[in-house]
Amino acid sequence: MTVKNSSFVKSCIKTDDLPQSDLLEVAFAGRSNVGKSSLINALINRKNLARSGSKQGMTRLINYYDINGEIHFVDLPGYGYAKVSKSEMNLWGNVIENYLNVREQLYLVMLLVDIRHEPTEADRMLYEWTKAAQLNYIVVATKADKLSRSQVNQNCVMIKKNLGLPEDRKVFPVSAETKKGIPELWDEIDSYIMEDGEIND
Ligand SMILES: Nc1nc2c(ncn2[C@@H]2O[C@H](COP(=O)(O)OP(=O)(O)O)[C@@H](O)[C@H]2O)c(=O)[nH]1
Ligand SMILES: [Mg+2]
Repeated sequence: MTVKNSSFVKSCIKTDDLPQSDLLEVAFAGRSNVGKSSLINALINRKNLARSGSKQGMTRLINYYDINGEIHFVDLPGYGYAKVSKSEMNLWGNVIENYLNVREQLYLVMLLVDIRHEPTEADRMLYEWTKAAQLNYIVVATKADKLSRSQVNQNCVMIKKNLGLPEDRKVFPVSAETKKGIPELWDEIDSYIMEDGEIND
């Protein structure tokens, strides 16, 4: 998909606030600081439309972005912040799991993990929820610029094993910093969603 224009739509606190729209959604999920907002900016070629590097307040929200008036990108709340209490963690889990299960417009989930680290328990939980909801998904390993090329390949294999991905699944290494892997990731997104925002069956 060629991004001609992109804009912020709204921030939602809970799933009751989600926009009433028929546009298909691509959701970006993963730990706080994994690079969700940076990846959205890299994909749409904007510097800071999705606010990156912002602290907790902002990251609790479900942020909607309009792409060409054709699809929505959804920046989901992060998890695993060191300071988050158990009850907040449960609240996060409820919001995300609920969103994944009830949102009919949701067509594709981008599961982001940091390429430098083993997936966490929360990462695995998110993957399990995505599968249980029978959603399309792409596993993305972020911050690939932090590792050498051979380490990138090794860690993609490690992430695939750790999450228990099917043999034919690929982990997509990307860097929002250097833009490496972004065209390949767009190709993969496009294999799920066509130019006009229709579903690619
Ligand atoms: N080196 C590098 N840093 C990144 C990359 N993506 C994000 N970051 C940094 O990681 C931090 C968190 O990124 P952000 O997009 O806000 O993460 P979010 O909380 O998941 O939305 C910021 O300081 C970003 O600049 C990347 O590809 N490479
Ligand atoms: Mg963010």
